[in-house]
Amino acid sequence: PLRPLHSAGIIGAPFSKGQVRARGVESGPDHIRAAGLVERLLQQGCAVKDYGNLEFEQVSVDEPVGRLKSVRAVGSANQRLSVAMQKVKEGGHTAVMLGGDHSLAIGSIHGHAAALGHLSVVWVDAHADINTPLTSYTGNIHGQPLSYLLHELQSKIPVLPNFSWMKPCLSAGDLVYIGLRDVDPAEHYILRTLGVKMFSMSKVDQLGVAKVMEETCDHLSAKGKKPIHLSFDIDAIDPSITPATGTPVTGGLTYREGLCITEHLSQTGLLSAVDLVEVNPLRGQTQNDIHSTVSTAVDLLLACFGRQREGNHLQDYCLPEP
Ligand code: HAR
Ligand code: MN
Ligand code: MN
Repeated sequence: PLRPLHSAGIIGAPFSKGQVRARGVESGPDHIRAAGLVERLLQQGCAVKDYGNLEFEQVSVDEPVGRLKSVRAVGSANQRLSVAMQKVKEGGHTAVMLGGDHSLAIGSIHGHAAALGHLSVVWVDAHADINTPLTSYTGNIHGQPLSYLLHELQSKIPVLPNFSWMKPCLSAGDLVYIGLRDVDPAEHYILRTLGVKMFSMSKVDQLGVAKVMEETCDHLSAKGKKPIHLSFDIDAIDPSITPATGTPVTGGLTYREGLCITEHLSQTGLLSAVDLVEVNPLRGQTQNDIHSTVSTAVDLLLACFGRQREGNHLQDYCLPEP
């Protein structure tokens, strides 16, 4: 038997304290699994190891630090996730982190970088998630993970409880955004000042998603081929398709544009980890809202592991002889 082309190592991260909009996002991993993620990956010839759901420490006293909410819980959860992520990468898998809210990218990217060194990050999101603890209006850490991760912003991040385990591990030149359409003024200032490559929805409209992917990969490979970490916030997709999420923003990526992004990244051969975050089944108004959101998340993940819309066949496929 031939060796599978892909091997997925799945971590469930049922965590929601990086946002306060609603409970529910912690059940994302179980809903995505219940939609058949593992079975469908196996069916398409991918090896799968499901590491199960992480258990997070209950932080009983977690008073706000300035405006920041649940800092200790977020710090502790991400420390665990970082360790788990390192283990998955050391096992040789392409990591899949099922969230949970987007504050989990802190531990996911940190652990990935701790295992493999320098990374490229493709951040697909309606939001830039690069507020610093001092610029955030909301105090929600899911709007901030990139400010903690970037070397260039290190001096703007105060000392925070339960964050002493982490150090920045990403350079601004190794980050590309796709899908932005709700960016705070401070975030826009940061993106412009650091010269971060970004394809807002306006750019997707102007260039088309195929050109966006070509330019994304050119930008990232210009400074040498590095493993790619895809951090996919389901709210990047238009809420008409993926309504079950905490902070939907109208005017998003189509289903087809989402698949174009994930198919393209899969074909680089460099995709090394994927976060799929902010699926919140409790935010769906109807069963159909939930189904459409979760099944889109599954389809995006299948494309990350080689599923193509033109069709696929296993390497050892043989036509039956009459
Ligand atoms: N920019 C806002 C903040 O800092 C909103 C962030 C919102 N939500 C997300 N992140 N889903 O992608 O709070
Ligand atoms: Mn996000
Ligand atoms: Mn978002």
